[in-house]
Amino acid sequence: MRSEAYGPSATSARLQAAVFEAAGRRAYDRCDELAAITEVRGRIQRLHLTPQHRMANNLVGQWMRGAGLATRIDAAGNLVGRIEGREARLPAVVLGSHIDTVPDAGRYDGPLGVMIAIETVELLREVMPMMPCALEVYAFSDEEGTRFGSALLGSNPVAGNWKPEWLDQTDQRGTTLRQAFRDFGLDPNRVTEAALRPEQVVAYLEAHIEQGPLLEAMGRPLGVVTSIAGARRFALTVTGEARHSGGTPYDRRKDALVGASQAVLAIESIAKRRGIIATVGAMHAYPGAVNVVPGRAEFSLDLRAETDRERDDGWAEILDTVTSNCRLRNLQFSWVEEHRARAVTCAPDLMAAVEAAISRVDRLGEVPSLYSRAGHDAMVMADLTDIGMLFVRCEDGISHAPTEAVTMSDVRLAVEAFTAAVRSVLTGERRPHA
Ligand code: HGY
Ligand code: MN
Ligand code: MN
Repeated sequence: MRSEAYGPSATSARLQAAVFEAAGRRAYDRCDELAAITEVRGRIQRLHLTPQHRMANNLVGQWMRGAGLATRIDAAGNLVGRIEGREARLPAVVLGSHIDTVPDAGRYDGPLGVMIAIETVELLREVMPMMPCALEVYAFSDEEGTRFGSALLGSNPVAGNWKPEWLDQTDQRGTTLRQAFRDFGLDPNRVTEAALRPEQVVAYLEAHIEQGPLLEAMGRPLGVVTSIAGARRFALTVTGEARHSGGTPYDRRKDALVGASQAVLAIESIAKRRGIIATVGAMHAYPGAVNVVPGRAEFSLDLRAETDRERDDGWAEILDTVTSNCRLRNLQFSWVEEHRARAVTCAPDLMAAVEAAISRVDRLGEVPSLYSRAGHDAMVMADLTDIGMLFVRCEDGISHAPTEAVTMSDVRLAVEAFTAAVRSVLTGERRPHA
């Protein structure tokens, strides 16, 4: 039913709509099926190089093969599907997103982009049996950085970014990334073999939920991404002195948790004033007993902005303010940067391809364009090739939470638009960076 359904000689718009309806439904339902693979019953949690990661690779690998993709696991643990063009070993248009999650995640952040990419390949291979280049789909293994701290451990090696010191990071159980590779059956000393060369890649395109409320506020199902915010992540520590909670007068306290709490409020007010985005997602007080003045407080900072300059200037002010506030309380402030990804812009021709596709598909007039406040694998793939992204509306802008939701009709539109965008890149003038 698929073969004559899509393309210039479409027999009827109705038949074409049915094809996209079926593809959208399948992408949507597969996100549910994948959500069942989790390491915590009743919540969604799939982390890098775990048994759940392997199970997810197996399931998504089946779906990729069903779409005609030849699959492999690369040296970084990513699941990769490839379909050749009209001759072997041509450069590829690379599609994808990630299948790892944050703790207690939603089911669409990452997986939806992988499922849409698989549907796109299935649709295009039917109508373009002699494609001018290859198509690859990556199900990246670690975009979130939940297990080891630094993020993008799947796409960074593919883009040629690998730091051997990352192997020394440990998870909450004290397992190093080095050991986790071995447990997964991969050689930690060969991760760099996952790298693609620029001449192997025509472009990278990713579909992803917006993870914010802007498309919903505009009443639009789809949008084109202009750039991706640069992010830095820190582990912050305020150190004071643990003392008896009853016998210690206030003027003799060095209360680390009060100092850290003051820091959290200062971070928020600086970020709001500067129009940047700062979040303290986790905080722990030590020793953590009800009757002990905390001697140490450790907390995280996720800092991002549309440009690296705005982000870094914001960090400079936060550092200065928190350091001086701590000094006034006889507290020490220290910090470690755990992750950094630069702000990247999408390529104009890829934005144009996504925009034209959306315009044709949703017929709602001027296509919304927005910068991504969330990070994506595309931000490191930008070190390798040009990138383009398509955003899908998500309910109330919720993400990184189990209530993350999209509508089937938006997913159907996203499949049709993403397929049209990829097709125009495939048949366009674009060639790999030499
Ligand atoms: O943190 C982010 O923005 C992405 O979801 N990992
Ligand atoms: Mn995420
Ligand atoms: Mn994501």
